[in-house]
Amino acid sequence: MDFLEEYDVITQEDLEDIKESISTQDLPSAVQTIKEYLKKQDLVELNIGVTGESGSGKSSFVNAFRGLGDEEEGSAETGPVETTIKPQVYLHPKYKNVKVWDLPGIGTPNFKADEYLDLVEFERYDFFIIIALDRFRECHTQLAKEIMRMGKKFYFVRSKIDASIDAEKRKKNFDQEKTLDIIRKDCENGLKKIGIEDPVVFLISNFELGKYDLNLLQERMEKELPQHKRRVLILALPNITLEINEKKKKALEANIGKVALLSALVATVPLPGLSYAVDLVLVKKEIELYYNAFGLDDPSLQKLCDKSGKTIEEMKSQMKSPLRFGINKASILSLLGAASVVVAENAVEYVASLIPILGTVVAGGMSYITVSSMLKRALNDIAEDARNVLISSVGTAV
Ligand SMILES: Nc1nc2c(ncn2[C@@H]2O[C@H](COP(=O)(O)OP(=O)(O)OP(=O)(O)O)[C@@H](O)[C@H]2O)c(=O)[nH]1
Ligand SMILES: [Mg+2]
Repeated sequence: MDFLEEYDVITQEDLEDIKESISTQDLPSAVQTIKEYLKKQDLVELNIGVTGESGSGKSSFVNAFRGLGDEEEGSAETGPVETTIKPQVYLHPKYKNVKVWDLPGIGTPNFKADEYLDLVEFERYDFFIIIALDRFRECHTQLAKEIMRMGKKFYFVRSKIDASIDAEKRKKNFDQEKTLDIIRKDCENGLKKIGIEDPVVFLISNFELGKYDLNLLQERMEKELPQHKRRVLILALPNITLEINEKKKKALEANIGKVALLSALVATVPLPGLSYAVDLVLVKKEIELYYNAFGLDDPSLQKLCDKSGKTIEEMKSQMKSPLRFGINKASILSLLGAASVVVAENAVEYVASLIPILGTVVAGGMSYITVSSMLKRALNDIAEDARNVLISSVGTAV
């Protein structure tokens, strides 16, 4: 897509452009646009947040990571008292567009997760390095949970291993491997408790860089950078599609009242069976319109399949609307399940107050409320299906 060529990084504004362009396209073209967008992942800016308790060695880690000594020019300030007050940004030594943020410490005794997260603008970071000072604590649980809730990832680091080893060395039966193992297990167990199946914990010393796991962490992170970038892009997608869908939904919703009113009017014509048949035709036509608007009609789906190599059945398995296998009497009536609840609750008064001329419309047909809530349900289902189809096509096709 040429609208991206001029950029070095994909910014919030670019996302807006992409959104704009997708919102005016049919589903297959939108998928194509998003695929092009995902190809630009080298341009994605990544923000790594280094977080953890005060004094755990975050700033020292950032320096070590960048290959700088603590007192070299351009290094992060470190010290025995609380040192980092505001998030500070540093460039990754190897990769442009990758930024390492040295964050203030979480003050351990009465850590207020929400205040801290606000203070450091937690949303800004694409993934995290949590640095633990000694044992696994409640504050680590809170941080890890919040990161997972945001759909982001973290690496867990236990720092100052040199100091732990020194302390243990005083014991008679000191065994370095065993000590490291105990430290590692403690952190792993903490992470398992919050549902991480295969936790990886990196033991490091910022003073002895060649020892322990610093190299492993660096290798692993570099290997996973493309995945992180991809996730940044994918994470932006549901929001993009959600907003677009909301716009489409609003436009379509505007018509529901008219259809429902028409159907209610027909219901007053005293011909047995007529109103029911007319309702079905009206509702069917309206729902077909929704399928077209969201690009889930068969020709559009076929186009999408041709591009992604999937079958229509696979596409439909991403969809949940009862109408996905055809818009017919049976599938439309299955929407009534939800509609009739609303009807039972407030139909009579509502209809009477809304359209006084019709008074007590209780002919054999469906009422205003029934039709409008059926259509609303269909519209919601279809919008949701469109989103899932889009995300799944993008996810597998690239
Ligand atoms: N023994 C040992 N000391 C370390 C290590 N990393 C950092 N330190 C020391 O621990 C103290 C705190 O280090 P910082 O890097 O300033 O810690 P921080 O997490 O950035 O601290 P705040 O910004 O105040 O939250 C300093 O005196 C460091 O020299 C390490 O791996 N081993
Ligand atoms: Mg610091």
